Amino acid sequence: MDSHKSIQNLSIPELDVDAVRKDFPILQTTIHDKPLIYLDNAASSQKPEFVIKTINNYYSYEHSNVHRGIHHLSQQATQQYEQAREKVANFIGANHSHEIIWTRGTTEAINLVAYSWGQNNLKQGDVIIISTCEHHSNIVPWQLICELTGATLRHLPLDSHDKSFNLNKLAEMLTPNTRMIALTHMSNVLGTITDLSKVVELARHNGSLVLADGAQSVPHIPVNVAELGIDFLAFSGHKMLGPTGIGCLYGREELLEDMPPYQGGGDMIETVTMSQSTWNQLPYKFEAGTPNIAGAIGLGAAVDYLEHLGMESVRAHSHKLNSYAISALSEIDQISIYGPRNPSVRGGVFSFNHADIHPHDLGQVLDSKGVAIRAGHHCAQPLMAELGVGSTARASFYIYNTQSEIDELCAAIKSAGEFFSK
Ligand code: 7TS
Repeated sequence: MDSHKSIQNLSIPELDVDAVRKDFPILQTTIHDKPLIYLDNAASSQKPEFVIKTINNYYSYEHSNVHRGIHHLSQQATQQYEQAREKVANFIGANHSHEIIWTRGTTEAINLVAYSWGQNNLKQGDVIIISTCEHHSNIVPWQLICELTGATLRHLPLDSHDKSFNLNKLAEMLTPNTRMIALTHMSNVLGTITDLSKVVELARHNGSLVLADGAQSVPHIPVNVAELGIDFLAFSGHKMLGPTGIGCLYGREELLEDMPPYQGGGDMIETVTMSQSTWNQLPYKFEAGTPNIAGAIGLGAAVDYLEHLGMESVRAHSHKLNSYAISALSEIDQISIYGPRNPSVRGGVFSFNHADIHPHDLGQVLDSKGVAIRAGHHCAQPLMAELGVGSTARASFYIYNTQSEIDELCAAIKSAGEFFSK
C-alpha cells in the first residue's frame, strides 16, 4: 500500500488516542514521579494489555511444545502458533503463510537471507547494494557474506539536500552483476520512507532481488509485500506492540524453496541418517529447534490489536504527529533536525542535535523530566559519519503519543537549553 496515498484519504477513522492509552499499563505509571512520556518507540514499543494477557494466558493455561505432541495441549499450542503465522502473513499481504519464517527479529531475518541465499548464490564479481543510512543489521551480515563469497558490497549515497534515497543514482549503480538491493523501508534515524515500488521496478529491469528492512515501517505504515513486489521483508515483533525475541522473515516461496537451511536441528528435517539428512517443507526448513511459541502467539495478538485500530489510521496519526513535531521542533533555534521536512515521506522518527548540549546530556535531562528519548549512534555509524556527527538525540512516536507530549518534549528541551547556557 502506498503510504502517500493513504494519508490523503479523508475517510480514515481517527485513532481514539485516549482509549488507546488506557490499553497500555506502562502509560499509567510515573518515572521520577512524573507521568511517563515514552518517545523511544523506534528502539522498542510498549505493549498493550491485550498482548500481555495473551502471553500470560498462554503460559498459564495453554503451554506445550508444538508440532510434536498428540496430546490436546500440544495440538492447541500448535494451532495458536500457526494461526499467528497466518495473521502475520495476512497483515503484510503474503500469498502463503509458509512464506513467513519466525526469527528472533529483523537482525536474524537479514542474517538468514545473507547466509542461506548468499552462500548459494553469490560469487566473485557479484554486487550487493545497500545504502548509507542502513541499521548495522543491514550492513554487517552483507559484509560477512561478501567476505565469504568474494562478492562486493556497494552503498547508495543519500541525496545531499534532504538525505533521501537518490533513485536515479541507484539506477546508475545497477549492473547485470547486481544480485541484491537491500534497503531500509524506513530509516531509524531520519524517518525517511523508501519508495520500494520504484526500487523493485529498477531491480526487475536488472534481474536483481530486493530485500526491505521493515523494522521501522511494518509497525507504522500499511505494508503489502505482494503490492510492493519485494522478494524479502524483515521485521521485529517488539517494535510493533509484540514481545521481544520474535520477528519474521517474509520470502517469496520460490526463493525460499531454493535456499538451504540456515541452522540444523530438530523440526527442520524430514529424515536423518548418520550419513545425511533431508529437509522439512517450508517454513519449518528454516526453524530449527523449539521455537519462541509464546512470542509468536504474542505477536499474533499484536497484529490483531493493530488491525483493530487499522493501519491506515495508525499512519494517519503518525502523519499528524509528524507535522506537529516538525513545526514545534523547528521553533527551537538551537535544534537541527535531520531528515526530510515533508511529513508524507517520513515516519515518526526525529533525530536532532542541540547546538549547546551533547545528545547524552540532553537525554539525561529529559529523563529527569519523565521524557524518554534515545541518544547515540542508533546502530547507524555510517550514517552518523555522513551527517558529520558522532551521535544524535532521537524522539520517536507511536499510536499512544499525543501533541501535548510533543509540547512537553519541546518545553523540556528549552529548559535544558536554559540550564546549559547558564
Ligand atoms: N533495522 C532497523 C531499521 C532498525 O531500526 C532496527 C532496530 C533493526 C534493523 C534491528 O532490529 P532488531 O529487532 O533485530 O534489533 N533499531 C533500533 C533502534 O533504532 N534503536 O534500538 C534498536
